[in-house]
Amino acid sequence: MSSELAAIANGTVRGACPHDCPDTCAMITTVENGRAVRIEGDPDHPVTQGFLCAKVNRYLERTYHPERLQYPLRRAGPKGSGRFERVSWDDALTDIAGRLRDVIDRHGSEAVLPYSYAGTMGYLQGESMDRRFFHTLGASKLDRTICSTAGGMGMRMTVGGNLGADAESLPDCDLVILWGTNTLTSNPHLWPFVLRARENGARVICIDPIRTRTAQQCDEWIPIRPSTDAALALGIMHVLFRDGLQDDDFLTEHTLGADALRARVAEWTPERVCATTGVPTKTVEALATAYGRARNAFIRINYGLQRHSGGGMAVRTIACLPAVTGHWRRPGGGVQLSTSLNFRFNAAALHRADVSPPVRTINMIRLGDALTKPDAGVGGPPVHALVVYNSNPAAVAPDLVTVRRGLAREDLFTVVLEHFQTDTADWADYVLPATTQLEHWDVHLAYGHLYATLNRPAIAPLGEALPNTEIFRRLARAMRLTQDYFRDDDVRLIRQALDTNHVRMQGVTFEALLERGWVRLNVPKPYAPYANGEFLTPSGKCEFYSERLAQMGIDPVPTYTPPAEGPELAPDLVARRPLTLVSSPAHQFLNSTFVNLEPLRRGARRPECIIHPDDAAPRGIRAEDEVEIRNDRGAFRAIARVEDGIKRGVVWAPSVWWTKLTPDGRNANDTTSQRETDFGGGATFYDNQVEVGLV
Ligand SMILES: Nc1nc2c(c(=O)[nH]1)N[C@H]1C(S)=C(S)[C@@H](COP(=O)(O)OP(=O)(O)OC[C@H]3O[C@@H](n4cnc5c(=O)[nH]c(N)nc54)[C@H](O)[C@@H]3O)O[C@H]1N2
Ligand SMILES: Nc1nc2c(c(=O)[nH]1)N[C@H]1C(S)=C(S)[C@@H](COP(=O)(O)OP(=O)(O)OC[C@H]3O[C@@H](n4cnc5c(=O)[nH]c(N)nc54)[C@H](O)[C@@H]3O)O[C@H]1N2
Ligand SMILES: [Mo]
Repeated sequence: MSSELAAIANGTVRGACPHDCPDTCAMITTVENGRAVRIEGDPDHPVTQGFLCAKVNRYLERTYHPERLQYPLRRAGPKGSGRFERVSWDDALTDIAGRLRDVIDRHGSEAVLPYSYAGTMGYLQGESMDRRFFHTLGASKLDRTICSTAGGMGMRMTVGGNLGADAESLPDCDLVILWGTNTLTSNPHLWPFVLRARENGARVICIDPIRTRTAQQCDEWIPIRPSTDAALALGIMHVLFRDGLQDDDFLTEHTLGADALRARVAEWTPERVCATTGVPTKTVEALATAYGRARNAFIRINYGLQRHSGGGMAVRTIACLPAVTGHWRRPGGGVQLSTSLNFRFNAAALHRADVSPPVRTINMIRLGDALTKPDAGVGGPPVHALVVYNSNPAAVAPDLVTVRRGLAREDLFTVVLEHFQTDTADWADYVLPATTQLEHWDVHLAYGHLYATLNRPAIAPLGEALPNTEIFRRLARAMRLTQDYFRDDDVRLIRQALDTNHVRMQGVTFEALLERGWVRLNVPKPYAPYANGEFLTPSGKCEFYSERLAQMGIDPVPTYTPPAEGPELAPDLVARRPLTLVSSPAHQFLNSTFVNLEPLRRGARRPECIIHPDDAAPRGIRAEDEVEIRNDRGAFRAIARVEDGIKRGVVWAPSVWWTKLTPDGRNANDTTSQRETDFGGGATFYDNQVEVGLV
């Protein structure tokens, strides 16, 4: 690597926040004598606007944390005991390579399973050398469904993909609907745009079973029964068509199946919507009228509302709304779930999926089954080797009771690449120290805006930590994999990621990124992706009727899919477990990242369970009581907060706690299920019936 691209001793370095969040902030790190001393948001970046969130403001503390892993470790006690001894990289890599080879020789290459998610969103450290390594081995593939695939498919089936309304034009909107998203916690850099819209006269409405800190700041909070958003969207469309608030020109020119949609929504009278969603009839009417009369309405859906069995259909149904009213016509108008499809990095070059033999794919949310069923739950050999990086499944995966039973298997060889000794690392045979964002190269897309961001290393790696890319390069060498593509260094990987002719990527070059740190995609400003139709579906229209869904055996027209654990489909279960547990993010944590940072954990205080007074009273629960939240899968404990800012019948456990940092060694995922969504194979964390009782 040429010296101009190496880390510097003094000065400022531009980087990208690596975390799984729509905002992908541009960061500036100040380095003095080789040590990072300050981190701040880039004031010139149109979305970062000079501020970082409560968590990433503490990124230096996280990087230099006394418990940061700095050396390879080998298990030195019983499995799961958390006892380890330091070993050299050479010893670790040689032994791991031998053990993986042994598993492959005895059980076949599919007995090796990689497990990763978005601990870093970076292309290099997230999906480059690792993919090449596992594809070359012929390991099982992992379907990375834990977060967004239900909603992603919902958008794909309807508008063709995640381009999304542009948040930078949000100030031009006169109605903002925050639908199943806790913006101030999970997408905070959208908030200044919401405020500007409001200054311009927009009304801001939040639809959520919980009066979150976001709902508290909105003009209106519409509490809704979890899992029923599709019914509300159908009811809105009922009123739109009934009252002639639709945009007939847009419907004729740019949509497919308007008649079928019209017939479907005719069934969804506000009365029926009220019975299903718990939203009063007059609120349904008022919301629909406001939406239909708005000049330009922005709907932010995030991923919260698709963590239900009908999550794919819920997103699909909401995504129909702006095509009925024609709100897509104006910048800012429409729906944003994600903007990620605007980014067209060359993933094929990074992944080299072409070198993989045909192998089975394992859905990551079924990790519990994959580790405990003889055929991994999907056919083929049992999983005998698990390599985890960028993820903490022993805290974040559903059905932790089963996951832990799998991780405890003596005949499972587990390697974990990590920054910290997480719940998952405690189950490892080897723990390998990975670099943080301050110590490695990367390049990032965003899923809430339109700027590509480069991350330059600001400091040298701590101790013997290595980037994931380098760990997989060395593992490949230790396994005597000699392909040329294992020799690409990180800067070359970035160039490969950017090597594309896609029109939206024009101007997004390594040189431009080096100079400014971030570059806007080649899209118009202002940007209205579907103003002239041009939907990315097979028909080029917004597909109210989806032939592809019909072929999958799914209702081709938007509909309401009840929760698997709700009264419609499981009345006996609901009688025994009458409360719905939502375990959405705590403000201070990023999934399970940052839970081990003292000041942030102090902010989150302790595992809590927010419950409505009307649900607490009959159970004898008072504020500050210790309660147990349980169902047939498992249980965990929390301290009760009795508040009326939550819909009756719903309880909230801000998440995701490290189980080893809770008093009872468990968390909300001890109760969640491995059940998949209607389509997309997504997780159903919030489709979860429980009972809550005093301990
Ligand atoms: N601080 C912080 N920021 C984060 C994260 C984090 O853990 N912490 N996680 C990041 C990641 S990985 C993601 S995917 C995004 C997630 O960001 P969001 O999509 O905002 O996700 P959640 O917080 O899961 O859910 C948001 C809201 O949906 C509500 N909700 C739950 N079920 C329903 C429902 O059926 N209908 C409706 N209308 N609302 C419902 C919840 O009560 C919650 O307030 O945030 C990212 N940003
Ligand atoms: N009950 C419940 N469960 C949930 C959710 C929920 O809302 N409720 N949210 C779900 C969602 S939306 C998601 S996206 C998943 C997220 O699940 P994960 O992607 O597993 O996210 P994290 O818990 O943040 O764990 C990421 C880990 O990666 C590590 N890491 C970060 N950068 C690097 C790196 O460069 N190299 C290596 N080797 N490691 C690195 C971090 O230290 C951290 O321990 O959780 C899901 N689980
Ligand atoms: Mo996520």
